[in-house]
Amino acid sequence: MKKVAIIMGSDSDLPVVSKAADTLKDFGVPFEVHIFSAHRTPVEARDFTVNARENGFGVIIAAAGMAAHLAGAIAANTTLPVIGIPMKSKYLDGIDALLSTVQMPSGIPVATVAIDGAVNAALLSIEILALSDETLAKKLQDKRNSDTAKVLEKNAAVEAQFNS
Ligand code: RP5
Repeated sequence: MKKVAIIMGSDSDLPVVSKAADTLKDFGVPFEVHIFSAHRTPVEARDFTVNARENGFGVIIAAAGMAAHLAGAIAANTTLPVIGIPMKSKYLDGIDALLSTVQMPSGIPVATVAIDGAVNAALLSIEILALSDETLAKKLQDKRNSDTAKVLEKNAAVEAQFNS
């Protein structure tokens, strides 16, 4: 199976980004985690990215906050699918990172998830890998079914409480 790369701009992103790693682990998807910054370590970010396909990666998740150029800079250097996670930060609540990540120019796509949306970034990367992996596709459907069952259970409890 292809690996997922999880790249973050700073170790301060780790508490949120680790949820993506946990999700990939739950699905048995191989992954690596790195700290590369578009601004502080641009050479290392580029080197990793240009070699990612031949190093066995199928998807790259890039998480960054503030003037969040990491996902876009990575997407500029690969045709692997890139998923951007805009990180919340203390001044603008992540709106700065959201706009920096989502507003890519035509030709260089970044699939941007919600602010701090690490779990969805991981799930989306798994959905991409599952296009050519039936076992993974079944695991995704099983999780979706079990999530649905949990919500229906909560609905039944609320209906029993208020609608009798
Ligand atoms: C971004 O700047 C990082 O992704 C992080 O979200 C933000 C702040 O980084 P630190 O100053 O905490 O290292 O590049």
